[in-house]
Amino acid sequence: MAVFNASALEKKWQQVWADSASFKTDNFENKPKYYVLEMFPYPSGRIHMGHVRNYALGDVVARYKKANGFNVLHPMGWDAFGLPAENAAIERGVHPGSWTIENIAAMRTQLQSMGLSYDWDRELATCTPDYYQHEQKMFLEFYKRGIAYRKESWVNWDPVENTVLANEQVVDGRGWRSGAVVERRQLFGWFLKITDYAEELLSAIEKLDRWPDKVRLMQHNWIGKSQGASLRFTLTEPPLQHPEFTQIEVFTTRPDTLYGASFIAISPQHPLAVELASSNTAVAEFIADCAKTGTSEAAIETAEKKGFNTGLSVAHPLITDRRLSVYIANFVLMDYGTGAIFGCPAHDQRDLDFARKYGLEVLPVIQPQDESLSAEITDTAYTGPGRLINSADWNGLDIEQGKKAAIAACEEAGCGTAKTTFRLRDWGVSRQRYWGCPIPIIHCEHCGCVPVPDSDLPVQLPEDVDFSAPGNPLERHPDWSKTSCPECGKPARRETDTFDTFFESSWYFLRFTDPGAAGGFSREAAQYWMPVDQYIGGVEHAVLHLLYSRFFMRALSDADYLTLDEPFAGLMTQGMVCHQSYKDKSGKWLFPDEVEKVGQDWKHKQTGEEVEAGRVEKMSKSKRNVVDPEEIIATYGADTARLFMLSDSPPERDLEWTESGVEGAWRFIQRIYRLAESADNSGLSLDISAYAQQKNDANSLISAVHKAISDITTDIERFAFNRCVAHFHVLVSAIHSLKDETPEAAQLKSYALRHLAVLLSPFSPHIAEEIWQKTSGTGLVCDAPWPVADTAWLSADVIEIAVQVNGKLRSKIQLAAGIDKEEAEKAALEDENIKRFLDGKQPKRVIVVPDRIINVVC
Ligand code: ANZ
Ligand code: ZN
Repeated sequence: MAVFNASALEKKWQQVWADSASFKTDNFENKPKYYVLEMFPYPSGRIHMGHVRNYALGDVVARYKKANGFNVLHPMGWDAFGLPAENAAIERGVHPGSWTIENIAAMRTQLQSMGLSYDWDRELATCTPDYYQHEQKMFLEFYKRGIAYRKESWVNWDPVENTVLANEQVVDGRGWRSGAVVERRQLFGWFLKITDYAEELLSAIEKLDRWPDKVRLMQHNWIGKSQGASLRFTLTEPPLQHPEFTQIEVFTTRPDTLYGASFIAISPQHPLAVELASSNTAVAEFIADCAKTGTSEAAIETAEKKGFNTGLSVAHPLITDRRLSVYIANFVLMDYGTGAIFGCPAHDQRDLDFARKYGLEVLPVIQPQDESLSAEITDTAYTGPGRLINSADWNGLDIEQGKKAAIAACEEAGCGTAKTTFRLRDWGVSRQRYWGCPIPIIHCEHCGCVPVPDSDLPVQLPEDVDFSAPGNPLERHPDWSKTSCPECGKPARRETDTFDTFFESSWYFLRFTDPGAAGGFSREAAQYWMPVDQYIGGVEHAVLHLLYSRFFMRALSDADYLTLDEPFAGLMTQGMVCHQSYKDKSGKWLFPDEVEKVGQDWKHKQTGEEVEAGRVEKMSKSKRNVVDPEEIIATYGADTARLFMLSDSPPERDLEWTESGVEGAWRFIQRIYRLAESADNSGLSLDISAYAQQKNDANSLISAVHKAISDITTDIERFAFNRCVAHFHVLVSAIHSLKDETPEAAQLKSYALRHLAVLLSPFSPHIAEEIWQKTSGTGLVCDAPWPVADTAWLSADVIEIAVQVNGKLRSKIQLAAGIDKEEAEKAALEDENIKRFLDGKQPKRVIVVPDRIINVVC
């Protein structure tokens, strides 16, 4: 029996595609363009199942669009800077560069074994000077325009490693590697002014109608527009040592609750707090204590609420004799609003907790809309709708009216105004690391920050670096940072910070449009290809990467690189690849290939011991519920792996990887292959319509082909790839049920299989080529045009009708819906199975229930 030998045949077709440059794309072809892109991977060294899914999805789109006559751009590259390379350097003494290059080589081979339709000529790696030199130039263009700037800001500091930590490197307030309690420190760093674009980035979300709603919502919330008011409270007596402070400005989204204000809280980093600390050690100690929590919002939110009474007070702007004490509080962030708040404990839970702790007044000013609720506050703040009470003239107003009245009153009193604040912060791009793009700035004692002149770009990373001590190797390097000032010529120092790696991923899709271009990309190529028509990747990048890229396009447009706002017209975020997890008696996680199912139970393959089968969850190394793509491809082939991946669930949902599922896909591939063996490969073409008129089963097979074309086209268009796989099964069954062994039937089979090959080609491209070749398709199936369903064949809906002999089910036949009784009877009597049961005898009677059942009595 013929077997599809995946390892040999898949390699064969990959070579054919490479030799004939099947997926090489030229710019400016006279066809409609289509840019499909999967998020490029970090070269960790091995692909995982999440990659396989991501790229299989992208490949369906790319091959389908190519078949539909588009000029398709489908590139692949490497997001090659980042921490893991430095960790490898620290742990294993390898150079981050050579570690990365080796990983890229290994992963490229793995990707190539999947048979993906990439234009490999456009491959890029962001760690090469050939790539990063362009972003140095972009940065300087931004700097020139004030989009890049330097400022001091708070960072997480690991006092043992002497290094800055990213928020995700702070685990429970401690450095992820050293375990040391993380401190907050102020450090100079470089920032991009994404906040200048906040309003635009927010309102343009509207236009992203081919993005998932949940991602649009996440972008919306991240930008976090808050409309409220900024109010100024006057200190009753300026602090003795610091008379320059006369007022405290707060930001509030609830000016309507102003009559319920019972305290003021300022951030530990607020200028007033800092000033007080300079002459008061208790304040200084409190601030130092607050600095022990990490800088992330989550860290601050979950920390216990703490306050320090400064002894100062402010006057309430609308109530003559009410005074509010001024606290320094750890939950007030310096970089949001104004770094100060008024507390209204009755209507804000955090304020209520704080008020209870420090014995402050709780004054309700909202009567809940639900009449059955009392306005009195016990231990839960009331944040719902209602009407104002205890608020003088504003009593009776609803909350929205109250806000307006409050702003108007404060404006009139000259102590406040309406204000909009964004949660979005400027993007800090400085990292104190080696394995990143050097920031092209020179620090001169006399001239300040001086851009590296164009003629000196790129600023390349030094090769000889030492990872044996903690901290930034660039800073420690004996002479790399020593240079002279481009302006005054005096000795100066290079910036030793490198870019956040999100910098590279914010424009790599532009580089793909024109990989050799001198400026990083050419305006013409970018305008031709952009925006990316379909972007596909993990939802974990739904906020930062996408937002930074959206910002970058606008910043680059402002810096005259191109004219573009949105980089990604369509976005698909795929679900996770999951697998059952297994544990042995001692609680140790086991790999799927260490266990087997015996009857209803799971056993350890080697020891035979009972194994506990746990939940189906995201594949992760820690739970060992992983399968290695390389092994899967070696065992079953890429076509099988891809087909199963695509068949299990719709792309946006999680999928469960199961051995039985892969085996099912493998059997299906084999079945198609065997079918092709029995098809005609003479290349002759039968007049199928004429033939179908005489033969009922031919008729239904042709209908099945056109139905498959129609269904698969519709379902690919709406990314219901799993349903496409179901349609393949239907078509294959239809081909299978053609029992005739005449030369005409073989030709008809060939016709059906050729169509199957084109339809299957985006999913399992190797077997598709093989079938195409066996059934005399012209050229390569990857170049074949997508078939168009002939509606004439569709209108005749085909239904399955049961045929009984003496009341027993003996066969099922495919008939056009609404077929008349006479035709149905004829078809039933011609059916091979029925003929066998009749064994030459004449039936006494044939009862036909139209479109339902046929009973032959004899
Ligand atoms: C008084 C008030 C009364 C508030 C009330 C809320 C409820 P969003 O929606 O996130 O913008 N706030 C302002 N600046 C802050 C800072 N730097 N750190 C911590 N909290 C700050 O939240 C705005 C509200 O968060 C503001 O409105 C302020 O408290 C607080 F019944 O002012 B509110
Ligand atoms: Zn100088």
